[in-house]
Amino acid sequence: MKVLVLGADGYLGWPTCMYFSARGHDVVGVDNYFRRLAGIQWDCESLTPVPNLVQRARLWEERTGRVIQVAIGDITDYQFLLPIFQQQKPDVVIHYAEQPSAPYSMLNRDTAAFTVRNNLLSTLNIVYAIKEVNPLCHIIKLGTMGEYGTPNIDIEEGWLEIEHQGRRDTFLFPRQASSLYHTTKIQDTDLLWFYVRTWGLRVTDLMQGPVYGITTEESVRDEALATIFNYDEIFGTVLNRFVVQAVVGHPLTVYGKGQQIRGYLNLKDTMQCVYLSALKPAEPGELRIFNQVTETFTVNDLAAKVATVGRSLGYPVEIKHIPNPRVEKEEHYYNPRYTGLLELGLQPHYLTDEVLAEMFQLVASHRQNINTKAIFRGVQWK
Ligand code: USQ
Repeated sequence: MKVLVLGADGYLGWPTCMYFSARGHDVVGVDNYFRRLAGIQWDCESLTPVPNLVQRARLWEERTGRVIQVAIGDITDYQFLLPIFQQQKPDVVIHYAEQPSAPYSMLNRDTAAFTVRNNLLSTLNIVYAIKEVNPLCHIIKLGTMGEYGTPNIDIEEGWLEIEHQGRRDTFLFPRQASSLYHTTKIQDTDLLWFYVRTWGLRVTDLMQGPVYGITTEESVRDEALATIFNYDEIFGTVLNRFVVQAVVGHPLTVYGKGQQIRGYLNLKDTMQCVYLSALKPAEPGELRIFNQVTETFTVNDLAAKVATVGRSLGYPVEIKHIPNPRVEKEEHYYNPRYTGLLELGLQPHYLTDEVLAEMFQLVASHRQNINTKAIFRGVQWK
């Protein structure tokens, strides 16, 4: 396959480039360095040292003999994006090129406007480029479980059949997000669904939960190929944050009651899910939706697991409940269905003590890079 990875420098993007390249596919990675630059601007850079995308591609070629092509630029600029489609003629586009942080989207008006503009225009431009160059190209878009919110009914995989006054129809599952970032993900699902119906595009929307982990098969023995790893309040996801907090002796920052439940998955499983989706694409005119999680936990569960493993390794881990800076339900029903990707062949890596111990070890090896000021700033939703 000719694979275009948009957002190729990010937490998921770079491991995805390597994963497809290692399996013999032609990869082109595109990124505008938003994440790196925001890390500098907000003083919350990666724990792991990360060469830039061009240097990473060079390292990958030296190690494996495989080429990952790179283009640096902003895909909200159609004049930048269209020639890439025309020259590369991808079979599949993996769209990670969105502003991915809920707290970033809630910082101020400018970051809110950036999130809306970036996330919607990037998606729109991809749709137009595909229509112009190859309408059969498969779009794999990273959605998020947060689009559904925390409804008091079971969460289906994308769709819900509704009976109303004796008649039946199937609709996108109701969505009600709890951050502006998550709301833009609802909006771009809607954009894609419109163009699937109107132009017959083929789209897979992966409703992913918070991801944790550092290594994938391709980087496990080679630190220079490691992905960006954020542990700060803006870009770090909760479990990654807790491990760093435990290593540096910061109390684990459990927001509010800590009974918030989410579906989580290992970074290694994101690779599998995206790959399996690419191998078996959606049909033309289909918006296929998978819930991309492997197990569910409360925040308290995660804190307890990190504390147990951390203490067994000699870290005196403390758990602290702090007033929740977000507006979200702290006690709620949560029962998502997630069988579609398992049926495609996903072999989950569950959150075991061994997985956590390996994360501790890697984080500890970069301990000198931990910026404790970035751990908690208290970005308020209200
Ligand atoms: N939380 C804490 N303490 C912390 C950080 C987070 O208690 O120090 C809580 C949050 O309040 C939330 C849960 O942990 O209830 C998950 O928070 P998160 O920061 O790990 O995840 P979130 O902001 O929802 O966003 C992340 C990714 C985003 C992705 C989303 C999937 O940044 O790109 O879309 O996970 S989901 O959460 O399913 O929507």
